[in-house]
This record gives sequence, structure tokens and C-alpha cells, in this order.
Amino acid sequence: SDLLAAITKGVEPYPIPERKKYQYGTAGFRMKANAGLDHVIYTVGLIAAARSKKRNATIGVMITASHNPADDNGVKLVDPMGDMLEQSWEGLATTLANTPNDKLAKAYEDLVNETLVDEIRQLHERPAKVVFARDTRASGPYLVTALKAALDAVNVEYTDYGLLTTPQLHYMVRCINTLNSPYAFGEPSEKGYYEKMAHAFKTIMHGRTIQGHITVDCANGVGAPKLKELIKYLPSGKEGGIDIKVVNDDVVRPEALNLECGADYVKTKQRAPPNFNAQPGDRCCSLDGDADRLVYYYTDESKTFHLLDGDRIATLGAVFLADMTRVAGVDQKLKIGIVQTAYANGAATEYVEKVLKLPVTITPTGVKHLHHAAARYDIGVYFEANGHGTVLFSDNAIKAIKEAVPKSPGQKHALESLCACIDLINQAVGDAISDMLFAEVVLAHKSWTLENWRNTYIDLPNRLVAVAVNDRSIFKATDAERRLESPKGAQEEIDRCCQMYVKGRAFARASGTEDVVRVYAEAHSKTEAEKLAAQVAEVIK
Ligand code: NG1
Ligand code: ZN
Repeated sequence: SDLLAAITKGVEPYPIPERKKYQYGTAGFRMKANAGLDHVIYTVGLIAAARSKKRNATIGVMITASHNPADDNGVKLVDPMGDMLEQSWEGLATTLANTPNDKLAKAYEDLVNETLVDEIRQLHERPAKVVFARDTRASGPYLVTALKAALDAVNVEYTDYGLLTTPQLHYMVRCINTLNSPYAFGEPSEKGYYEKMAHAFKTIMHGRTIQGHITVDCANGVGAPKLKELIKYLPSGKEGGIDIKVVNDDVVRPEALNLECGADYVKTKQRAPPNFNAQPGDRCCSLDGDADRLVYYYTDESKTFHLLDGDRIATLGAVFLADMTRVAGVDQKLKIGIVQTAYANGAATEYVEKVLKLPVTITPTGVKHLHHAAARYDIGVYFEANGHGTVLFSDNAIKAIKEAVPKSPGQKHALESLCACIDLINQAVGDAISDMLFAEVVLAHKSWTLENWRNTYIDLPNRLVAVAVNDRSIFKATDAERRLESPKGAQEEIDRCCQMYVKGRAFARASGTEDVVRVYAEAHSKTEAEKLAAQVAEVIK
């Protein structure tokens, strides 16, 4: 048919390089931009079209490689509610990406026939709609050409949003699909995104004061121009305002992206970007290359660096939300919980359970797992230690908060603040810019410095190492990746190592994004955490 011929013709410039194997992983497809990603993106265009028809909704495509080096790129799909692509479709995307050009049209037809069994007749008439955006990488515009070629081949209507942060694209998708519904998320435009956030920020601030300024390292990525745009919408005075200093905002030299800066650099190197000249005690934070990760940090008088990572942001948010629901008088109706992965520091988990007295759920690595677990609470706070996370409010929570009748001015303000939190915190996906504003208002409410925040509990010393092994597929983990069930005997050995240390905890799991096995260890002293990590690494080598 014409359609199939158009697919075959459209993909001609994008052959699959020989002996390449692609996989839709936890972060979509990711690779060197010149390693056949154009072919992969063309197939993603087809998947997006099929998915849009299947769900009868707008689907999003984001072209980014997040915190990875500047010459990498990648692509991920966004489902109708602004969440990540449903897991069962990851396999379909993988199959299509690995299909050579001469078989692609047929593969697309098969895919449509298989996934849309009952709907098939209406399907061909059903319009599909796709929206997409990209980060600042140099390869972005070319990859967009490949995506458009696929969408044109299958006659899909599309909107190109140009440059956006990953969370902004998720926001657009959710807005478009909820337009004129009782679950309307906002106006599907950049302006709509900034206005929603700024309005919520002003409401929660309620005349409080944010101490000093906040320095934001934007990883020389798309977060820089977007944050500068948001600043225009935010109040700036001493009372109720915020003073944001944007640094590492060079999006003109593409090679500067994520280079010695950004959230991943700060988290893994445990130090501030070298070009920083912040003063002791200054509040600093870093975003990653597509602005969905956030970490805070400061240097004290003795020049010691202190990191406040995703675990800390989660506990900060949970403390605030637990307090607010209590003041608002809705705490009895709402179950608040925190979701972490095994990489969360043991001290953070203990603090949540013993001091905050809130439940903790541990899930496997990968934001989609945390997101789903958080959705089971009324207020679910989830963060990976690396700084990716958000807070989810259930329909029950939103109803309880919006319908509660305040009995005092204090209750009224608490209820208004909770309502504003629902808008300030990006409910679709972890959003570094929104998380940063949230952390800033919480610190202002508590009159906390970063040191006060850090003193809520003291992290256990820990060590993360990547171990190269022959075949990482033999490492099968269970119990939220905290235990190995294969190879046989390995877990028993790890257990024996842990028992030798005070507060010793360690686990090994195959990475989902790199060809390594990661070993995490913590113990009551730094030397011991390092020794334990080295011992466990020996076990799995
Ligand atoms: P892997 O490579 O599976 O450990 C890493 C991060 C995850 C998550 C994913 C997706 C660690 C230890 N792991 O996963 O938290 O962010 O990448 O980007 O940081
Ligand atoms: Zn990212």
C-alpha cells in the first residue's frame, strides 16, 4: 500500500549500522549520536504513531541523553498522562528499532495488527498525534529530521516544541490529553508551565523570606534558558521572593554540556563543579542535562563539601507535607509514604521510619518502579539518591485537601499551601526546576540553612563501585535488588562480609544502563565502607 511504500522510502537515509543491537532500557534508547540513532528515532516515530492510535491520545517523544556526554543522544516516549511508556511496549520498541530498513514497513504493519487487534478497522481512520522536543545537543536538529520523516510517512499530525526540558515535555503531553477534562493539568504551552509554577510558588511563600540567594548549576544544558525564562514569572523582593543565580548556562558550545558540572558530576564526584566560586554556607544546587535531576550542596567554613542528594530532598519534602497535613487537619485521612531504592542511605531510611514515623517502600532501580509505588500512597514522595523524583497526590488526597473546610486562619493557609504544592510539584514526572522551588519554599518555611537540613540525620559513609565482569546477565537480583539469587552462593558470601562491619550493608546488581555490575556498600566509618565494597567486588569478579 501507499503507507508501506512511504515508510520504506522515508527510512532510506537512515539504515541500521551493521551488528548494532538496540534496547529500550530504563531511560529509553541511548547511545553515541552517530551510532545509528537516526534509524532508531525513525522507528520510534512509528511506535509513537501506533501508540497514539492505540490510546487514542497524544504521545510525546523526547530527544535527550540527560546527564551523558555531549556526543551521546537518546530518545524516550511519553504516555498520555505524561508518564513513561508502558512497560509492555518497551519490547515492541526494541523489536522495531532492530528491524532493518527493507523489513520495517512490514514490521510496522504487523505491530499495528498485533497491538490493535479489535480496534483495527477504526484504526486506520483514527488520527494519531505526536508532540516532541529535544535538549541542546548538537545532534538534536538532525535527529528531529529523522523523526519527522517517520511521522510524515504515516501521516501523523505533530507539534515540534523545539527545545524543552524533559519534564516540560511530559507536562505538555499531560496538559494536551486532559484539556477540558475534570483532571485538567494546565495550559499546554511554555507560558502555561511557568505561570502554573509561579502562581503556586507565590501562594506557598505567603510572605515568607528565602535567606540569601540560590546558585543553580544548569550543566550547560536546556535547564539554563528555561530557568531564566521562569525567573521572569517569579517574585524577586525580599518578602516572598527568590533570588536565583544561574551558572553553567553555556548552551552555545555544545561540548560544554555536562562537562565538569551538573547533578551527575556533583553526585558521583562528591564535589562542586571546579569553576564554582561560592562562599562557605552558600546554597547551591545542580540540574542535569535535561533538568530532571536535582542535588543540593554547600561548602562549610573548613572547606568541607556537603551533598544533599535525592534522599535528603525526599525527607525534606515529607517532613513539610506531614506537618502541613497535620496543621490543615487532614492527616487522619491521608497516608503519606516515601519510596526509595536500595541505593538510599541506610540513615535516611531509618530517619523516615523511626523519627518521621512514616512508611518506606523500597523498589528496584528505575523511576517507573518508584513512580508506581508512590502512586499507592495518598501522598507518595519518591526520589532516587541521584536526585530524580517528585511527589504524587492521589485523587483521594486532592479531594480531601480541596474539600476540607478550614476552622482557623492557620488551617486555611495550610490547606491553600497543600493545594499549591499539588501545582508546584510536577505530578507527571521528576522535575528539577519544580523540585528546586519546592525545596526552597520548605527551607523558607522552616527557616533552615543547608546545615540545619543536613543535621536532621547523618549519612552513613558509603561507597559505590562499578565492576567489569564477563557476563553481567548471570547476576539476578531479588527483594528490590537487595539480594542476589544467582549466581548460587554469592549472596551468602556477601552476607558474611556485611556481618564483619558495624552497620554493614552491601548489595550487588547488574546495571541496566551500562555493561557493569554495581556494588554498593555502607558502614559506620568510611574506611570500613570502602573495605566492604572492595570485598563484595571480589565476590562477584
Ligand atoms: P543503573 O545503570 O541500572 O544502575 C542508573 C542509575 C539509576 C537510574 C538509571 C537511569 C545509579 C546507581 N543508577 O541505573 O538510578 O537513574 O541509571 O538513568 O545511580
Ligand atoms: Zn536527566
